[in-house]
Amino acid sequence: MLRDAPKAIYLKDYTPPEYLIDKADLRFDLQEEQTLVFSRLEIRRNPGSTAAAGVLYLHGEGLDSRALSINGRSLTPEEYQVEAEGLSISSVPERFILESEVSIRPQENSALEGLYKSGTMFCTQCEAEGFRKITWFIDRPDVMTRFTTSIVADKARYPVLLSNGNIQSSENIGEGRHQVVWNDPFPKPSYLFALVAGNLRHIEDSYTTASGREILLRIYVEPENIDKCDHAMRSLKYSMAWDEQNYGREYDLDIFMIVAVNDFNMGAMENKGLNIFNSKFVLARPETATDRDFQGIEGVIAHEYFHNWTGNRITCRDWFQLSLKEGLTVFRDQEFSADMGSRGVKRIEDVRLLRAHQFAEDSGPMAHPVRPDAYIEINNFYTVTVYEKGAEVVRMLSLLLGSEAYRKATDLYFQRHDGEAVTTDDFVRCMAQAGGRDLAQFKRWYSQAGTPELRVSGEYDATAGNYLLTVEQSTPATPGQPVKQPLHIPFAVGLLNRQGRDIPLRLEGDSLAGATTRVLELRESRQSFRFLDIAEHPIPSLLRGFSAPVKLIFEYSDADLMFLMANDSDGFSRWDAAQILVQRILLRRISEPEEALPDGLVEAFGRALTDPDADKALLAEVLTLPSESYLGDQMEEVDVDGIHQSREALKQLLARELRAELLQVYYAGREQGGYDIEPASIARRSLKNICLGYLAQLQDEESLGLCVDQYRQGHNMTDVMAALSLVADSDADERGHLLADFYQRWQGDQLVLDKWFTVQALSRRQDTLEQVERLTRHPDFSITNPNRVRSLVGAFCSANPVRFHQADGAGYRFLTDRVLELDRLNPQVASRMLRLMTRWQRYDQSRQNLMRAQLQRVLAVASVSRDVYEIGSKSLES
Ligand code: 7MF
Ligand code: ZN
Repeated sequence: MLRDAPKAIYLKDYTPPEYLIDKADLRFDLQEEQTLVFSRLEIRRNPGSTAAAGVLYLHGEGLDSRALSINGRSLTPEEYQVEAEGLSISSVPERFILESEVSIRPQENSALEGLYKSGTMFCTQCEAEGFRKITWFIDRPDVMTRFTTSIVADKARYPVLLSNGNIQSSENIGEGRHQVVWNDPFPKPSYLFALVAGNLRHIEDSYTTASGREILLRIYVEPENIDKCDHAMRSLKYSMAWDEQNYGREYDLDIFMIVAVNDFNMGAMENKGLNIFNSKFVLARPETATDRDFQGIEGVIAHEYFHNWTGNRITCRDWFQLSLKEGLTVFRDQEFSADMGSRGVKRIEDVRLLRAHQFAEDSGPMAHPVRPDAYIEINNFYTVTVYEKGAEVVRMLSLLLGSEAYRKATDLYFQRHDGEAVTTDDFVRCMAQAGGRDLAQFKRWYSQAGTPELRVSGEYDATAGNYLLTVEQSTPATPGQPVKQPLHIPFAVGLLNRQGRDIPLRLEGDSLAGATTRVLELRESRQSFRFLDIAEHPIPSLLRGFSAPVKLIFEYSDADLMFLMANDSDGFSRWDAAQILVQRILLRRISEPEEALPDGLVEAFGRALTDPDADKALLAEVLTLPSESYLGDQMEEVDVDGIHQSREALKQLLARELRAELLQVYYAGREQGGYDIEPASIARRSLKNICLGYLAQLQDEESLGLCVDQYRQGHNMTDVMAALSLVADSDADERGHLLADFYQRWQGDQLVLDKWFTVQALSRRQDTLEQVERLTRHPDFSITNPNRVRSLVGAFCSANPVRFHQADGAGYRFLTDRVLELDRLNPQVASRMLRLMTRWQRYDQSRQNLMRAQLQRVLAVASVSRDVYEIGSKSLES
């Protein structure tokens, strides 16, 4: 290694802040070359600090310091010391005013952290540690401050000037400049600070809270997007109502603003009263956005809005507690989306994501607990483990407590900790107290990494008429955690009789009888449960609703799975049985490509397709085959090509066998009459397009014709993209024409153009890598726009495994080139891209060598960022 290894930060080293900042008055003078930031901070020693008094440390990075004073007296150079990541001032009083002036360059900020420019607009992103790139501050979440922000800028270029809180004044100050002052009455950590300046238009609405307060709602966008905000506004109002009804939480300021920004590292940000969004999660019209986009917007708007209570009013003590706000808020947004659309399908989507990404993370070199105990760069810990597994942990708590006690527990949490910066332990304490439960063992879910495995077996005793279910739990070792303790796991089970009906359950030694689903509580490595009064050998339905984020191992026969697929009363379990069966078939057919399908499977799919009462949304999920990367995770060693061929062949086989039924459902599902985004319409389109996908697998003229027709009808972006991606997979003559047509039509719309890049990156054609490399030189490709990078590079490397992992390693070289190029501009995005190569140990020796060589190439660069260093080195270490 050419550089000093960056140092890790440890949870065990946490100490309270030595100083607190009660009040911050900021003034931003936005100029074309630079921005001047004037700051006046009211600082006092923290009575809770145990450290020796006198030395104040302020974070600050890349600040050009112009002035620094305490209580009005300028500091002499001997009185302070500027270090790489901050400033130390020796011998400060118990309580004082610190004033400073710095100059920063938002125009040159390509990392998109701190204050930066996106197009002509100024905006900020401060979570987790971006505020220190704006001004000197104690930039940690347990320092909560009341902010006043004054913004001065040219009025013609930047007519709209926004910050957190309520507006205090707005005036012209001469020379074409104006000044707006914002005041946020709620103390908040610096990571929730926000500022926006630009030529923006807005739509406006209002919401009356349950207690009768009227809130002004505004969504700000660039002028050309003003016709794409209605769905976001509707989603916001639904979110506000949902949080009142389900958690008793009202909004607290007079105004709530959302701003859509084109250059944004992540999805969105919950800054107090001024949420800033990646425009992808705001802008939508039927012609430009797919059903998935509409649902994504609804979910992200809800997520950011919900943070106002779970994140802002109650925040995190330190960044190890990130899941305190993220896990809880994801659980809340998942439940909101379940209530807005199809609950069953939402659960399937969430579980699919968890299994595909979180299980993979949890078994790889970056495995970490929901509450990590160490990090090098906190930006690398905004992970699926912290977010999605964190949400599962809260979901398990709500299941263990039951809905009534869970509500009491969240009420207690909000009441007890409002205005505080707390820990996941504080949260669990509220759950335990209000739920009257001992959760000491449950807390291991926060500290122990790895996906637990449940080995389950059942034994039927015909003479005694009972069924014994035995469950063994174990968690594989993860980096730094060789030994694992048993967890407290809610395990929902049911038993089906031979007619496929639920058997009322009676457990030995327990008076509660009659329920058809029981939540068993596992606490030991091995436990048995005896069900009484069972008249015939039952088929167990296990882990109903995915009651815990675990891997279930039970020796079902193919016939059992088909039985559960057809009969289980739990929709999730019906889907899961189908997935397990299909996964088995796909994996078996890698080595036995001619292996016949289990008897009755094709007929079962055929019946489901033609059943007029079928739940279309669920059926679409059942017909969606497990992804290639998920299938790879189920193998000892990933067979990239074998998986691809097996999956393609099964699709084709099913398409041949079920051609008539697929065509029937396809025609029946075509758009007739008006378009809407009601759940029933989304389900119809989704099933229809799944059918088209199977038909296209036949690669015959008729089905290709259907795709081309559907593209040309162009009813809505869902149907257009479904058709275009199928044509993009093919060698059809129309392929080039349609792609060119799409480009011509949507050249001016960044978000739609992202889809054009993605559809080409995901093509299964042989020449895809070549095409992707060509597209990186396209005039519309931009390495500085995160959405564009994700739409091309991210899509190719994460969702086109057979092309990314091509045997000569060209895919790995391509990714590495992009990572090194990006790292100089935007380390956060670079590090996210590099993650896509960290699971090299799962592949054959030749691919392992190729990937490792590229990871070493990254680490050999002396100037590599902390973000990329952490990912690269951890992946090579393990
Ligand atoms: C829904 O969590 C779910 C997750 C941090 C940035 C948004 O509100 C956030 C921010 C990252 C990764 C995922 C999400 C967010 C961030 C996100 C968004 C919507 N506090 Br990084
Ligand atoms: Zn969040």
